[in-house]
Amino acid sequence: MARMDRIPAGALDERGLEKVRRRVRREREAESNRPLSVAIMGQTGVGKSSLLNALFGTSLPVGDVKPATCEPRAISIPGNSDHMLTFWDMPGMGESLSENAPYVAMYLAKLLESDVVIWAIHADSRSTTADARCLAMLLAGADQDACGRLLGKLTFVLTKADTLTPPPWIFDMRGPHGSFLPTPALAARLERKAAHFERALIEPWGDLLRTSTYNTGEFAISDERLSFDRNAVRYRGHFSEEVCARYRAAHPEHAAVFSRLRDGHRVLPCSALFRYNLVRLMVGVVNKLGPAAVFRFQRMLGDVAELAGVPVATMREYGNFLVWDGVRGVSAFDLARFPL
Ligand SMILES: Nc1nc2c(ncn2[C@@H]2O[C@H](COP(=O)(O)OP(=O)(O)OP(=O)(O)O)[C@@H](O)[C@H]2O)c(=O)[nH]1
Ligand SMILES: [Mg+2]
Repeated sequence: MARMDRIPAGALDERGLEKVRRRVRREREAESNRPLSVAIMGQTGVGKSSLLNALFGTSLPVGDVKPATCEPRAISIPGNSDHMLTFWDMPGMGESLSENAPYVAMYLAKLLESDVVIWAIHADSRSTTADARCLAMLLAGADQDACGRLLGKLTFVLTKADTLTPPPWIFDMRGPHGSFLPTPALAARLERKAAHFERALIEPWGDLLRTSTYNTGEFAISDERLSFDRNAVRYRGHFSEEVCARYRAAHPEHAAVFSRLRDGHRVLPCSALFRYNLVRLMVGVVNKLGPAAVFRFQRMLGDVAELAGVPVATMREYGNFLVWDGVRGVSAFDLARFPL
């Protein structure tokens, strides 16, 4: 924003005004061309690097046994014109985070400078204390405003959703590619898991929370928690499933806006291996980056959408069901031999 307060009163003749206008234009341009950055944080081994590799076809090191990311690594993705979006793969948080001051400082610096932070949690975990403690430690010392701003950057994901079985996943085959979908029972379990982490990690921040989305122009409802302008719709507080349902029932014509506001506080299950919900994750991140980013990174969203399918041959590697007849020493049933 232009610092009008620095201009002495009475000094705004036509030349002065033109100078101010130029400065405002320059500052707006600089703001709209500012490179944006997204960091991915979470406990070690939850699959942060794998998620970025699945999204962007990169080869960030992945560790089967021990931590693989030892320092922040950047992947820069070009937008529609000269705009760049940088994803920062962070080393995993471990026990060391609570003891190691430089490590905490590194996380804090990245949280401050990033526009969005994907906070990754292993889907097959039920413990919330380590993540809640890390979060509280990073936000400690921030005043209420700063705390709200930093919380607004966070997008929570449950990684490795494919590890939750049975029941098995469905493969929705469309020619040589297809996508993995949870069975209804599994989808319900994933939802319960997501709600558990939302209650533990998001809900406790209460009125410090904010969620916002772009306004396509038609939204014009305000109340004590909801506000809007030409560009954005904002909600103060926790936009929970119940709150969302209430607004949707009262204003069904704005269901899409409420659904986007809800996405800001939703914990999203995904899987790098099954490429599950990757497009939804990226749409959520881009929405969180603000209205300008939605235009700037259309192409990137298209690229990610193209990567969303899993080749049938790969699906068969992940999902083969082999029954070995141990008495006769032969395979009794081998799904891989079934023609599709
Ligand atoms: N089943 C399954 N395994 C995964 C998935 N994503 C990652 N993994 C495995 O989880 C292990 C850890 O993955 P990384 O991507 O290195 O995890 P990280 O969070 O980056 O780990 P640090 O760099 O130590 O913080 C590797 O063995 C991966 O193959 C997934 O979606 N499903
Ligand atoms: Mg890593």
